[in-house]
Amino acid sequence: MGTPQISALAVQSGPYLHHNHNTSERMQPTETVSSLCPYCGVGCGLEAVPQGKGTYKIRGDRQHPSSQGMVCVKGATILEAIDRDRLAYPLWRERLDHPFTVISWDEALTRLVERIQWVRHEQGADAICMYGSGQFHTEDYYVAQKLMKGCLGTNNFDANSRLCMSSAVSAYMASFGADGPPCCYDDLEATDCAFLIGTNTAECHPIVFNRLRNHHKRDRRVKLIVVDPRRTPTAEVADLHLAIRPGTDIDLLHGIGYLLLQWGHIDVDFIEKCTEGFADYVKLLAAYTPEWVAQRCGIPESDLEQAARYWGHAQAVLSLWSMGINQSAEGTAKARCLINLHLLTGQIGRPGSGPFSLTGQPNAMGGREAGGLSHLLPGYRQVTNPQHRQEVEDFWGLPRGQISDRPGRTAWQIIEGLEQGEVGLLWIAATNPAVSFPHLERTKAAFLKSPFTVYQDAYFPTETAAYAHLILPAAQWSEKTGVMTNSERRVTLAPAFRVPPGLARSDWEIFAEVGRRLGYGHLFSFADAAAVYAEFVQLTAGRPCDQSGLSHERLARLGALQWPCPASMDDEEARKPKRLYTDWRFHTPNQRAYFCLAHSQGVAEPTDHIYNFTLTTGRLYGHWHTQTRTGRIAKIQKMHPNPFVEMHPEDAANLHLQDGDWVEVRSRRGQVCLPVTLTKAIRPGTLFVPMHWGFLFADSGEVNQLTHPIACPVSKQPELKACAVQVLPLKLQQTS
Ligand SMILES: Nc1nc2c(c(=O)[nH]1)N[C@H]1C(S)=C(S)[C@@H](COP(=O)(O)OP(=O)(O)OC[C@H]3O[C@@H](n4cnc5c(=O)[nH]c(N)nc54)[C@H](O)[C@@H]3O)O[C@H]1N2
Ligand SMILES: Nc1nc2c(c(=O)[nH]1)N[C@H]1C(S)=C(S)[C@@H](COP(=O)(O)OP(=O)(O)OC[C@H]3O[C@@H](n4cnc5c(=O)[nH]c(N)nc54)[C@H](O)[C@@H]3O)O[C@H]1N2
Ligand code: SF4
Ligand SMILES: [Mo]
Repeated sequence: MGTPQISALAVQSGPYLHHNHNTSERMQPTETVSSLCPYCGVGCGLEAVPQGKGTYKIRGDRQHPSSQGMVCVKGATILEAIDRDRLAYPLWRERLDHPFTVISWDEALTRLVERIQWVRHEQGADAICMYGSGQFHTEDYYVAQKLMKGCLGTNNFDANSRLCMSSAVSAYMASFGADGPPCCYDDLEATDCAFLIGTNTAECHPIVFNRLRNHHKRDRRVKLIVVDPRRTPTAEVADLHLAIRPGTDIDLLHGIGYLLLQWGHIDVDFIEKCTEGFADYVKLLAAYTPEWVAQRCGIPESDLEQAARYWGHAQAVLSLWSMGINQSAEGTAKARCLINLHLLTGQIGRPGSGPFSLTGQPNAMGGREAGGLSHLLPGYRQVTNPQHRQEVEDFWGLPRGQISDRPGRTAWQIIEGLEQGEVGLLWIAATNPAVSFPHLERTKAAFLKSPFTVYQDAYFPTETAAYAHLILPAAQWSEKTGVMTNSERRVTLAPAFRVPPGLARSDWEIFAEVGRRLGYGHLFSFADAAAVYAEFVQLTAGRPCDQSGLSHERLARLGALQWPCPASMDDEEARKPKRLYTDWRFHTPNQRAYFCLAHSQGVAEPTDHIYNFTLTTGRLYGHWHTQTRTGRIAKIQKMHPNPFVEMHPEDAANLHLQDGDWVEVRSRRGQVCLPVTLTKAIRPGTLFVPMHWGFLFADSGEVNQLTHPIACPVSKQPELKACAVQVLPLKLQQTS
């Protein structure tokens, strides 16, 4: 089949879109609406202030404990993108090279339900896959789990959190016996040593960074260490920047552990009473001498020692991490080796201390709580645990054995399933994998093989729409009601205050309607989103993520609240900041936390004499992922107009390149053409390309043409942070 491409989609002014958003006559609140920002996992409180005629001004919500009135450029401009190029009607086409036609919801759902029944009958339920998103509300996630894992009996629900937080999830589970970041944002102002590893907090979690930065400025005794191969805006303000070679984090962490142990900066009492595996950890550390580690990581030995000294002398060490750790073929081990240092020094469960993963998306946390990965069930349960399955089956009123005991397909296993003809129906919602998946050539080829792809998004076109047969219009932030949990486990209610365009519907409503049409009416008779949440929280009672004391009503009344919040908790207690493990009892069978005994493996695709650069990828301050929103905001477009590749001037000199020259960057899987940006802020031998440009926003900037899908064996999270590439100057090629 010919490339479906965008020809079928280019009809921007076609009848698929809703241009003149007819702001609601039905819904025009005259009072300020409290909500939260639907971009990153900081989860800032936003207020929408009515300006008349259904328009609003957005400002930070001073009452919101997480953000205290602050917002970054993305939150501040959110409304500018919300009405542009909105998908308003269900669309259908028989084949990918056909144009779409607008159809009714009834026809769309009939086609979808018939297909589900047919695939179930012909190939079995495990041939149905859903790929969702940390941009769902918790209600969307929950209803999707009930539909897929409960009614259909397949665990093939995975989400883009697989590319994002799954290493953190598996690290917490392995080290502490349960998922859940133990810290809260008040720790940002209570720490005297912040250790930021693999996180460009200044650009990606700006308000967390503001809070930390202000604390750091106010009190010069507070130390800030940043570990990143690039001197990012985060690293700029650090007391110590360790520009390690990509993929050498475990060496560094063990190197710090070695020195802490040697200098006696350890908490013997905590280790004895609360941990498991210390003796073996000590044996393992013996190999990580400062000299060897400094050489491996490509940093001065004195810097390694300084990091260990800051850590060892601090009263309270808070470490923050995100994708430089998680997106790695040893992501779980990386995160666990960071946790090791907290166990070694007893830096957990006290103000200002602890290992704190910063969640990427606004509701990646809620997704974990609702069981939104292919090995999980609601309430931090696991599909492989017979008791967990039974509890959920009983709660849903389904027969015992209905939930499958096999983990479902992970994100990349869906691609493999398509390649092998084992997937008969792929349902993608609130994510744009035709840009964000690794190894795009293989990803797109697999999508082309999909016999039936449903795509549920708010905008049109997006790159993934090019691979869809059936497109369903989704209501998004401000048009639907639901909750999201941020990195500090704080749940905020985001109410609907505008009408969705055209016929767009909330994701959970679409899932529930499909459930009803499949014959499970009694399981999907929710009156509204509040009813969905009220049902979900019951499944968290007595679990580590207990939020049975939360409801839409209580969140509207008290504002955003953290879990754990059991049903018995009174208002005063519910409002207090919360940390986990303050009693130093963990969720493992013996209540101890486990040291991780992994040696470092390094990156999955090391450089060689042909592919002699390590390419890393990531984010810019203004843009959000695949630009479906921020690419439509003039101010942000101006900040970051085009994709580029960052290179150190030494490397550029060797290749006779100057700033702005075009190069072809090639990996074993593909190539992209980009202009070079010269900067001393990157290590020689390392390149950086931002992830934000898919084929709709640039002709040749798709960095995931280059990346590979090799993943952490535990978390199955692909190593999007490192692959081997070569650089070919285009000027020279043309003249030769
Ligand atoms: N502006 C903006 N903010 C966002 C997002 C966005 O799209 N735009 N997306 C949100 C989401 S979903 C996420 S997941 C987060 C991501 O937030 P971050 O993880 O902070 O962002 P990234 O740029 O992906 O990667 C962070 C850093 O990892 C470094 N790095 C690369 N390889 C290594 C390594 O081997 N070791 C170490 N220590 N560091 C390494 C990179 O140089 C980069 O600076 O941001 C969230 N916030
Ligand atoms: N090379 C490289 N690749 C990466 C990464 C990297 O660092 N490097 N990071 C990875 C990570 S951490 C992440 S999180 C992913 C992000 O990658 P994606 O999830 O693909 O990126 P988004 O652009 O956020 O896509 C979200 C989609 O949901 C739509 N949407 C918004 N709200 C709603 C809603 O309420 N309902 C529905 N149905 N749709 C909605 C938006 O219009 C948009 O199309 O990228 C991953 N890919
Ligand atoms: S820091 Fe994150 S949550 Fe806060 S305004 Fe910016 S994008 Fe939104
Ligand atoms: Mo993410």
